[in-house]
Amino acid sequence: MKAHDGMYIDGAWRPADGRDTIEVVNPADEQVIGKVPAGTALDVDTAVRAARAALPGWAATPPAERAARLAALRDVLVARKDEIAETVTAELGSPLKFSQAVHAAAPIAVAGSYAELAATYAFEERIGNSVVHHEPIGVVGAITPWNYPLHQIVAKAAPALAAGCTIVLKPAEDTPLTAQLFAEAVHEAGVPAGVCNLVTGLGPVAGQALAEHPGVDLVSFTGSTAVGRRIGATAGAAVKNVALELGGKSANVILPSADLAKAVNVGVANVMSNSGQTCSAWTRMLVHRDQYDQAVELAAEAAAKYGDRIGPVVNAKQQERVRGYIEKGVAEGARLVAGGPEAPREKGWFVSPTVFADVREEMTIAQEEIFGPVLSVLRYEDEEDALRIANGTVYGLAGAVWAGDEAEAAAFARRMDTGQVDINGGRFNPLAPFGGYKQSGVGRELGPHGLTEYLQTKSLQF
Ligand code: TXE
Repeated sequence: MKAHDGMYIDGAWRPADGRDTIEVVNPADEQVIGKVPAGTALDVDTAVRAARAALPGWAATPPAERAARLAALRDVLVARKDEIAETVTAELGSPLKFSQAVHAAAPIAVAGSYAELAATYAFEERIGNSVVHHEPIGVVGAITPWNYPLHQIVAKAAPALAAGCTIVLKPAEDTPLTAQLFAEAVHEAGVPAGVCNLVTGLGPVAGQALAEHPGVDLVSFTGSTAVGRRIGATAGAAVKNVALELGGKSANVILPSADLAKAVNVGVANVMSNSGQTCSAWTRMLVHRDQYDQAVELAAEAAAKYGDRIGPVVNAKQQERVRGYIEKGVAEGARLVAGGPEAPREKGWFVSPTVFADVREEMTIAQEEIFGPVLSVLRYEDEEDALRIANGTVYGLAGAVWAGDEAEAAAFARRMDTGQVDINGGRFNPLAPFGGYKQSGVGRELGPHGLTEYLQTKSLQF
């Protein structure tokens, strides 16, 4: 695959500071498909300086012009959507159809939504005798994961650009080629030099240098809770803004009045898609005890049907981690009804779609984020019990509720300690805020709420 051997800084591909590189590997066949430079603290510093220098000009650019650049960016992403899908498939391993339908399509929708928001958002408002200005927060350091490589980038870069911020992006080491493609798209869209910069590299080196850089005003991070906690502590010590989108252990609550077969089938599909590597995945299915056995049977059938349709997980470490959790589930007494820890193929980092029954809420597989195609089915006694179990983890990112009518499901959802709940299946809305309660994070992404993360307010009293 095509790979740049430099960093995209100040509107051009420039030689990296060091000679170290990162190999990019296709997780489906373990073939090396390219290499990118491993950025140093000096690369990060060069990029942050470029972003700082570009900030006054971009912040002063009228929102309509910023909107025009975002619309152009969306158009480039549309024109290159096949290439995007192929690149994500090559470095993440997801089936091409899924890459087209989700990995390429979702960021296009998000870029489009921010083109519109930049043009329509009230960057100035009157409150009594005051005029409140919503100004760009400054230089953004964006650190993104590999699970939805382009979506995670666009969910930060698009609102940052709409707000008038400049940005330095440090993408995940597993999926840097998609990030390079994004930098090309930014360039093609005519975004001015220095407004959006890319430094590829390792988390503890380039990522950490970016998070600690005094020239960065906001660190926006998506990834593991462990790294998020460190970034939050660093930002706190420097009294710097921070947005954290971390892990999840979301509940899929099936109330007795729901269409059980539909709720189970959609629930299994939700967990297995992207090989379970979705922070909002409904990894705990909660079923009333009277419907439990039937639900387990349906879930096992649905998972078995998934068989060959899912891709691998991202790398060998992730495969080991997921298999470790499956073994732990068995050891703690949960009952395997589909899949298991054995690797289904010799080559590639595949994990079988796995379903556990008889999962108790205190078990590790019901508490910790696995980030693989593993579903736990738990039994509840009544609605209060379901709510207690649903809210009984350290996370609170997403969830689902199914009931005979939407009002019943929504009433239950209102009592859940979580940032986003799908009612009877739900539908992706690029304008709806997304983010976590509890240890799932700080701040919101997407739509107008996502935009406010990149703004600070100034009030003038008259
Ligand atoms: O995440 P990391 P990993 C969860 C999921 C997964 C686990 C580990 O449970 O199994 O995390 O995945 C950068 N300073 N999620 O190891 O390490 C890193 O380079 C600054 C949930 O891939 O958190 C990458 O760009 N940056 C999740 C990004 O952080 C650092 C998505 C994420 O990597 C850094 C991914 C450091 N010290 C994993 N160390 C979600 N919320 O969607 C690493 N990075």
